[in-house]
Amino acid sequence: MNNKLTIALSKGRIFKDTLPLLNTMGIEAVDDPETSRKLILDTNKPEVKLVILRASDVPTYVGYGAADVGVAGKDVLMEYAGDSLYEPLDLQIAKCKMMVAGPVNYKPGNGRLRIATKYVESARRYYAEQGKQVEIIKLYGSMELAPIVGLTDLIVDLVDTGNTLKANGLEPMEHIADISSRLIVNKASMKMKNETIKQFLSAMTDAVSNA
Ligand code: PRT
Ligand code: MG
Repeated sequence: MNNKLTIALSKGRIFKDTLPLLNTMGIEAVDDPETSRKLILDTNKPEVKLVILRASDVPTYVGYGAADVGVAGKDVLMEYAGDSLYEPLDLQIAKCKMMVAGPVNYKPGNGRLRIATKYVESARRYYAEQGKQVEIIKLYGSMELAPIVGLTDLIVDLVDTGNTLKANGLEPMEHIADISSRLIVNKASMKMKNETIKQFLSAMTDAVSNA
């Protein structure tokens, strides 16, 4: 039986919130990704390895089977086009909301709305469902700046406490989706390593419900 398992994670809040679940499952990281420069971390279990990626690269690694399973935000999964992933478990971690936000006291003008976002696909689907014609401008960060300097009318971004919006004179306006992180599984791994992954999934399901 092939019992090797590679788990893809991103640094920061996903790693921080996934680690306690893994610990409950008896998996402990040997290095800390925040201080180590290693991109592959050993665990106390010789058959289990962690690979540390950019959050938006996690579905790609798992989709191509370079990692068997991974943890990715729903926001990232909503932008990912492949169909080689299962998404069997909501881990209930790294929660926030995807929202439309704009300047406090924003009044819509007559022209076509301009929206800045990193979440182009999600924004496009959202406005298409509303039957609104908008112009979406892709940014890679600091979305909050776009309405302040007049690049766009509004933004689509993740909101947790709302402090980032507030600090920039913006406020949440419309709710697009509730976001949390999901366990994702490569479809081929699910077949080839069925026992190993079934056990992992069952242990993680227990860890989530006891968290
Ligand atoms: O930062 P980097 O470009 O490397 O990648 P990333 O931003 O995708 O990674 P990371 O670690 O910042 O986020 C990983 C995942 O955490 C995201 O994909 C979300 O699923 C989830 N998550 C949960 C969040 C937040 N909450 C969150 N608040 N991701 C980002 N934020 C940001 C948000 O974009 C905004 O800039 O925090 C700011 C808003 O927070 P508040 O509390 O001020 O409202
Ligand atoms: Mg970030």
